[in-house]
Amino acid sequence: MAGEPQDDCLFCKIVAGRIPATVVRETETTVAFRDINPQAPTHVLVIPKVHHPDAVALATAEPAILADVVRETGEVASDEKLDSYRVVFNTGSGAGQTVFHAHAHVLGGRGLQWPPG
Ligand code: IU
Repeated sequence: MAGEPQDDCLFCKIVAGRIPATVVRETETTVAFRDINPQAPTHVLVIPKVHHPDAVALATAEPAILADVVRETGEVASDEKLDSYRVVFNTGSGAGQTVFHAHAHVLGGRGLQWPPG
């Protein structure tokens, strides 16, 4: 069923505490943890606790939780004292999505190029 934990999902396992992550924030509906392969001095992932394959699926099924995720990106940026930062939802393998559980990347702490690669 939509939103239910998936046995083969790495981020569902992080939510369940079954694989380790460096958690920096947690709310009733979200978890934020440091990316294991950081692409910037600050690289934190904010994920919903519910399972949806990407941000659009989450927006469609549970829009209030997508809003929680986005709000938490701002809290991470504030905690990390970032004046400028980028929030990225890679969507689809061609755009670099490798984990099919919705997540926002929060990147900052260095200059960021535009357009992105
Ligand atoms: P992507 O947008 O699906 O490519 O992002 C997935 C990210 O999850 C990627 O940056 C990985 O480095 C990161 N990650 C992680 O932080 N911890 C994990 O256990 C796994 C992936 I698997």
